[in-house]
Amino acid sequence: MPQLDVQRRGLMFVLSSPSGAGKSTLARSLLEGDGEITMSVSVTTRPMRPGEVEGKDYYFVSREDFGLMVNRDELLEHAKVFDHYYGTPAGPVEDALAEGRDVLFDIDWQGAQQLTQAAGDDLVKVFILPPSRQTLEERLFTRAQDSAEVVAGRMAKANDEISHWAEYDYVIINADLEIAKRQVRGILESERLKRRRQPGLADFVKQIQEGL
Ligand SMILES: Nc1nc2c(ncn2[C@@H]2O[C@H](COP(=O)(O)OP(=O)(O)OP(=O)(O)O)[C@@H](O)[C@H]2O)c(=O)[nH]1
Ligand SMILES: [Mg+2]
Repeated sequence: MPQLDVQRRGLMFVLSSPSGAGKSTLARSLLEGDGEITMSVSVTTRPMRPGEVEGKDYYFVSREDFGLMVNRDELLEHAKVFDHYYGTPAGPVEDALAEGRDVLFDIDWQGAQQLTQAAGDDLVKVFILPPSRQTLEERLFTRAQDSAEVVAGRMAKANDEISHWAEYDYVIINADLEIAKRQVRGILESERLKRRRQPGLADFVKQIQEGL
């Protein structure tokens, strides 16, 4: 029997959306029950929220430490979002890809643009849109983790984020969460099957042809 688990290249799967469009929920659902994709844990200078876990949600760092990481070239991309800095540590991403695992990124359009420069071919970019402006507002207010002022700021930023939708490979309108979950999973599974992501295929086919 030919070896069925054909070796493949890991891919970088980016999810972006305006705040409140359901990106985090979709990211979580993608990670559940899939051993081949891991989340990229960002560093951020924003304060930890109740319920957040260091090293799981983010690595929470000072402005000074963030600056040091930038200077040492330890971040694959970094950006200022709202009033805080966010960045993607390069090491874990490189390790995962080298092992043929996929990496999921919950980053904004600025990060997606920078990764496009750094890692064009390995990148799959998905943008999540809310079904309406009203839904977006409702989701932001019911979340209520932040002050009204912060929420208003995020709403203003939503237009800015949405204006970058056309820079993405795929766009999902998240009107029904179950459908959106299926759609994100479908994108990941299809992208994994891309021929160029399966460098082991030539050997596999050879084995078939030689009747091994
Ligand atoms: N460029 C970049 N953006 C990031 C990174 N980490 C998180 N972000 C983005 O920063 C924004 C704010 O994230 P958070 O502070 O966690 O707030 P949130 O409530 O999760 O906000 P939303 O996910 O937008 O609803 C989101 O759009 C994230 O996608 C990163 O490493 N790089
Ligand atoms: Mg989020």
